[in-house]
Amino acid sequence: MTANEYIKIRFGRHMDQCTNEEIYVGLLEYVKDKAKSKEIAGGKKKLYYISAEFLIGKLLSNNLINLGIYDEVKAELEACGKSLAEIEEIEVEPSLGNGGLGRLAACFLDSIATLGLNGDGVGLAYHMGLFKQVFNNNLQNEEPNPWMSEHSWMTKTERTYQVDFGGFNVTSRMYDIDVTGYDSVTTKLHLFDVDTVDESIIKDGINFDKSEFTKNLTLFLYPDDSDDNGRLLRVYQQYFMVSNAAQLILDEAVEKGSNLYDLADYAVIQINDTHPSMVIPELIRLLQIRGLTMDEAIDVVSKCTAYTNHTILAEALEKWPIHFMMKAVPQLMPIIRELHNRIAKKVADPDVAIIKDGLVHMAHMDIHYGISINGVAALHTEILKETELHKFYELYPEKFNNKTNGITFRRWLLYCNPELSKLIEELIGPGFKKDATELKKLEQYMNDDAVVQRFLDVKNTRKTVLKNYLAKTQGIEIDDNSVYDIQIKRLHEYKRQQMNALYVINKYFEIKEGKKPARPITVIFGAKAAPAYVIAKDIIHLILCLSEIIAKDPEVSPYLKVVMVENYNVTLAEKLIPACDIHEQISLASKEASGTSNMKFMLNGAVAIGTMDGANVEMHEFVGDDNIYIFGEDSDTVIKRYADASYCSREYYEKDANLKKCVDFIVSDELLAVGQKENLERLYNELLNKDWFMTFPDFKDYCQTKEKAFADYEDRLTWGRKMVKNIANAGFFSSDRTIAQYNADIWHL
Ligand code: GL7
Repeated sequence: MTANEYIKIRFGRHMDQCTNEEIYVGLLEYVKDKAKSKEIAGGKKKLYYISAEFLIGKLLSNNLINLGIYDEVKAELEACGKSLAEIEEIEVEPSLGNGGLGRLAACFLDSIATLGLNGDGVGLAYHMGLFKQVFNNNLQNEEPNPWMSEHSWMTKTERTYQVDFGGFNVTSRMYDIDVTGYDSVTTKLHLFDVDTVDESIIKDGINFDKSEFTKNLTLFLYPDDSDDNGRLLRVYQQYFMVSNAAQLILDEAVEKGSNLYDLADYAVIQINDTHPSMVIPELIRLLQIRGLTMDEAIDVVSKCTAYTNHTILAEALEKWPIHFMMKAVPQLMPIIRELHNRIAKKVADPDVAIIKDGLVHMAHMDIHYGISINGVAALHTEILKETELHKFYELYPEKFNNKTNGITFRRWLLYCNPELSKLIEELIGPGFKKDATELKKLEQYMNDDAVVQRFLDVKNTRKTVLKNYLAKTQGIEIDDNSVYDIQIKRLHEYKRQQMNALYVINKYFEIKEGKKPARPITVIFGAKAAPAYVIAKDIIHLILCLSEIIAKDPEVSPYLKVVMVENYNVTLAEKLIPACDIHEQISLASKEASGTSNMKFMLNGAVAIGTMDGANVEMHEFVGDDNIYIFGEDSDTVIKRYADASYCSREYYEKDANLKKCVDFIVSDELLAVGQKENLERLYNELLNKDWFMTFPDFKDYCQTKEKAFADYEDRLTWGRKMVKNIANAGFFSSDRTIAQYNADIWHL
């Protein structure tokens, strides 16, 4: 049945007589039907990818592409005078993630289904998502981001569980979202929720009564944890997620014939960061209820779980105070104590203990009682082994492994950049869609000027698409003849958006002094700051203030424009990435575990300016010095600086007059005229007295490297060759490769 026929039956009218809303609903149901027909019966062993975040993005086009009916449906719509792009606008993007970790989980689900593996995602259905970012007076404000509606990709299931907390219990319900593989099978993302959640308790932005746990349990992802009730709520959420997951896992295993002693033949659990770590004691608890002894239960569970570490930032390695655990999940504490005691008997070193100083170290539990621990890029895994988790590495060298992150090429090439896909297909055939390494064949065209010019033409087309999109959706005007320099990622000091802002100030002064760039520069930022992360919000404030000053300055504005897009999300990324010329991957070396936007940009023919950090290191290996702009201190130097506590930002400030001038501008009259004194002064003092992520030592090299990139950009054909080299070498960063490695080394499905 065609979409048209389906809609005719559904609404009793031909497509051209339907509203866009009706067509959207019709397509949603049509796609769900098609996806259902591709569900697999399921092999014996199943992967459960448990994650607090799944940043899935809009699904209509993604599903049409993966089901192989995109062109056909688009044509049907066009024949009725309808536009798929307009219908897509009706879909609300679920904000079920915060950044790369959540988007990675979504890319992984796509690859799991595409490779035909038996694996589902398990997470929570947060009613209001993370939050919606709104700018007022050059400041970030947060609002709820509702996305569930009567007609959505979520399907209510009959599966419900009871989840007991200290002092109360709730009844959960499972909702399913189909995950369509590309020309392959359909798997599931299971999102759990409770009926008692009450959206009306949200007041004044994203505030709500944090003590009403049955009403607030699944309201938001990462609720503010600056007070005790907020922290407790996070524990409740995590336990709610894993208790549901554990009950589901055991039920499905038993349904398939498991006697529970052989659970590892039926289930493997990937613990995505430490948020789902309580699945270990919870499974042990449930197995005991179902008749296993403690010894047996621990033995069984220890064969089933694997842990992925996504960061070396200490604050992200969760440690929960025992008194929280006693209050929220008292039933788990005896088990956690037992797990702790068994390790303590074998290894006296308190650094590897599960319980230490009244805190439960979630990652330690994952490593001791799991089959695998992996980092997410080669450098990151090395740093884990050598420094952060060195003592664990000595205990269990065989458990440590690397799985360099990847991205799905369906969303990040076929869907978001159809012009580039088409050109690639014309040059090397369609094979790259299933086997990303075939992109390598593009290298044969690097010296063919006519072909290189076509890549440049595609880029120009996408730059105009972005220009029109920003004008329409955000009221922002940009010049598509300028060079687009883009930094999009969570706002965090280690990612160093503040260094990019200092560069903008530097450029502003240069232009004022008469040194005009060869071509106008558009610096684009997109980032949400965690609501309680004060300095991150100050950095947003600085960027928005700079944007305003520069736009109002007739001397500077013809040459420089600063844009901060509002509410950066997957939908915006899909427009920004194909249009980008230069992408900023400027984290302090050793701090960015991997990065994944770097891979998306590379695939879309943008050239990176970056430090030797995360997956940049591997990108550099693939493309060589001439096709990526590397600058700054390396991770060894940085790690040493931290170790000997020798860094003093003020020394750099005093020594370098240019740097001083740029930093001082943060609290200049010009900026204070459009910004808030408190915020700007706080940021200024932070940089001057701390600069924990060492922007000053890298600043000069950063500016010079950027100048070099802008100069090279003017030799268009040479630049075009850099673009082709990047695209041709992006194949390794397909999440199909990453998932195949997880399966071969850890899951064995
Ligand atoms: C992150 C890392 O910061 C990022 O470098 C990595 O690419 C991503 C996926 O592995 O995981 N860790 C983390 O806590 N978030 C990330 O994006 C939010």
